[in-house]
Amino acid sequence: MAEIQKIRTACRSCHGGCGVIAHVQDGRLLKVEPDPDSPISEGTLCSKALAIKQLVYHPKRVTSPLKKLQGRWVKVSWDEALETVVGKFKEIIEQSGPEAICIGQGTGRDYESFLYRFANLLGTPNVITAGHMCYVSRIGASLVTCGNLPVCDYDGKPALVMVWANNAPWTNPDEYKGTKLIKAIQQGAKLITVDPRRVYLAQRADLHLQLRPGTDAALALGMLHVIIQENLYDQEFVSNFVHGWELFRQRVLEWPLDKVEGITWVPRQKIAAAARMYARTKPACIQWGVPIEQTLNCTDANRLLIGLMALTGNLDMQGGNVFFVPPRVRTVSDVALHKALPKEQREKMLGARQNKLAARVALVSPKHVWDAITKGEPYKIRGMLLCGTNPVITRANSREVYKALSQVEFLATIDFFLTPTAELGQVFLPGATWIEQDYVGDFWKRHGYVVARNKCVTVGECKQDHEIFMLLGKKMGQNQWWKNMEEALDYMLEPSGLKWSQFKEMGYLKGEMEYRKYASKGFSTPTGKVELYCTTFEKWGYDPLPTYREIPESPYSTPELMEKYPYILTTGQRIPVFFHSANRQIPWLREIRPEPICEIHPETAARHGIQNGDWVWISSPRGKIKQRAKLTDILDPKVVAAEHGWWYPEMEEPGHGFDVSNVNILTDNDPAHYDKPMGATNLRVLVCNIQKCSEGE
Ligand SMILES: Nc1nc2c(c(=O)[nH]1)N[C@H]1C(S)=C(S)[C@@H](COP(=O)(O)OP(=O)(O)OC[C@H]3O[C@@H](n4cnc5c(=O)[nH]c(N)nc54)[C@H](O)[C@@H]3O)O[C@H]1N2
Ligand SMILES: Nc1nc2c(c(=O)[nH]1)N[C@H]1C(S)=C(S)[C@@H](COP(=O)(O)OP(=O)(O)OC[C@H]3O[C@@H](n4cnc5c(=O)[nH]c(N)nc54)[C@H](O)[C@@H]3O)O[C@H]1N2
Ligand code: SF4
Ligand SMILES: [Mo]
Repeated sequence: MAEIQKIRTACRSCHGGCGVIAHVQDGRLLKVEPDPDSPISEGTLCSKALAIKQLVYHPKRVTSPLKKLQGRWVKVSWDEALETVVGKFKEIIEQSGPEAICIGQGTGRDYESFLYRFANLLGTPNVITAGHMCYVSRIGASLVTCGNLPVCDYDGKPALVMVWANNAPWTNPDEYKGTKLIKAIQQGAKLITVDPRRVYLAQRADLHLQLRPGTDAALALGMLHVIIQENLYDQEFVSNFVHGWELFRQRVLEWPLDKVEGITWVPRQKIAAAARMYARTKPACIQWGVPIEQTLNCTDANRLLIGLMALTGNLDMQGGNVFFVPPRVRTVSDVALHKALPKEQREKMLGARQNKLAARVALVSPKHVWDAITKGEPYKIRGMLLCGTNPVITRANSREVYKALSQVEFLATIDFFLTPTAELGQVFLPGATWIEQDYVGDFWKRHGYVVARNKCVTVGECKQDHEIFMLLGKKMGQNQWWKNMEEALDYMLEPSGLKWSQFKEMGYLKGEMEYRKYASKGFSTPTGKVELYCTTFEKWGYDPLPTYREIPESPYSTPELMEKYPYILTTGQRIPVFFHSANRQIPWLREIRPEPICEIHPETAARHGIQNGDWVWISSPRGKIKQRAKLTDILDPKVVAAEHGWWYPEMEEPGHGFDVSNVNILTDNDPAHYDKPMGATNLRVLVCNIQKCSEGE
């Protein structure tokens, strides 16, 4: 037996970043353990990373390219698989133009810039991601309001953290790791939580605001009202660095606490107490989460939270919400080559006229793509390449997604498994997991680091996504790709003066942090100030001032639905072992959560004769699914909380039970109910009913 090698690398079983030491022997992964020297994870790892070996060597993992012939998947060579995709794409481009091809991914992943490079060089403006309702919407709102994304500065020692719609100890999302938040609290930071569920953090908070799901923008307006009325804001910051103060102030004054209490269900004394505590404790940061982005209030809720940060002088202050300085490496835009997309192609972007902020950050709300496939409006989408996404499970209105992807003329996917989405395709390309790749990890994040992801093992014929895009691009005749991955990584690192061969040994690079950069440089907005009155929105014809709009399905906007659907359904609270639709086939992880759980208040359950552990039907105006009931009083009796991401790899193909427990069978994607700037759907809040069902039903 060869000696055991210990290789340092970086995880990406979620948004990534944690430091890993992989034990490898004879080219085979034995186990992983946490890297105590990682500045991101400080010696911690979660269940998903610890189970990576079960994913890497899973018997159902697809490790060679596949092509569908007469309805059956057959193994083919890489060359044949890539030629099939390229041949079809060339045909479509010749007959219908490159815009008839849609390239897609899901949540933020490290290959995003390569995917965009491929799409831009192909000449298609039609890229779908999850960004219309997750994270990129936050970046978009930040760009037009204050020029960059304000991120919690935990290492800067906040005296207060307001955790707003977030559960970082379980989700470790985007820039953040839950461990840093927990450490800040252990070191004495005060804690305010805003969440319809009284979760772990809420139970330990100084103040917990249990709001009605989806009403965050109204709550923020209420808190701003208190801060303005009681002169708790930073007057110097406001007079020097805020654009549109007077108009913003007037808008906020339209939201007194009695009105806000009626909308949010949070008692006015609590709103006032939270506003005072947040405004008076310095420095304070807001740890924001994704639920605020998954309604028609997406952009405005983001803008209002930035308003709170700005008014209290916490923007770019140590321990507040800061703009981290990136390490000296190339930017995502450098690699993505957005400039390569011709203007006349950009103008053909689906939905660009409706969702102007989404168009600015180069993405399309997926509903426009489903319509282009099924109705040919405004033109037909004929070909798709989806990498690392399972839209049949993860996008609103799953039945419509399933129908569109069944109808599209050509679909190729890149994944590890044949998911319900991949099953609908004609070509499957096997991707390599993070432990099988060399990369500059965390490249897309705004936390001031990049980390070295070192290849530890090779599995079958799997290739890392970056290389697949490079190979496809070259076969398409795109000549702006590198010779190989090493040359690509050298290019990305070039401004640092490092080669990949040096960086991989170093482990990470950190940008040189500087606070209050605005004092000398202003904010990167058209006026150079924080635009609480947004001049970009004014130009685009949107309301320049943020507001709250009632959720399209609710006791207030659709009272007629309440008899049939008397409860508010919140969907998608994450659990540690799964990442959206992933990991249902990983034994250690599925053992922890074998079945989907929906939370129901005991009083509500009693009314329906439902007991803990019963299967229940959850229905909405669009369909019904079943999940197991968990009775808990952490939520309001009028609210039900269902998990998302459920399909059953063990069930029959091609659907693998995509319609059994998948909460997106219930969600709505009607464009009439969008957040206009981003095209965010109301994924997170709708109305529902519940009913006990029996085991065999
Ligand atoms: N109702 C409801 N729906 C939701 C949400 C919610 O809260 N409620 N949350 C939404 C949010 S925020 C998001 S971001 C989306 C996410 O939506 P998606 O990104 O579509 O979801 P995932 O299940 O993470 O990704 C799907 C596939 O990626 C594969 N994969 C993982 N890593 C890699 C890789 O490195 N390379 C390749 N090629 N494949 C990989 C996995 O095997 C999996 O099959 O879901 C959204 N859907
Ligand atoms: N284990 C695991 N980690 C993940 C993911 C995963 O699927 N699994 N997904 C990743 C992705 S793509 C994302 S976007 C992040 C999301 O990360 P988070 O934003 O932390 O995650 P969630 O669990 O979606 O929601 C956080 C909290 O918001 C509460 N909430 C629900 N609705 C509302 C509302 O209307 N208002 C308020 N104020 N609170 C609400 C929920 O009860 C929950 O406690 O997690 C990432 N990390
Ligand atoms: S939190 Fe994410 S990056 Fe960290 S170990 Fe877990 S899956 Fe990996
Ligand atoms: Mo997300």
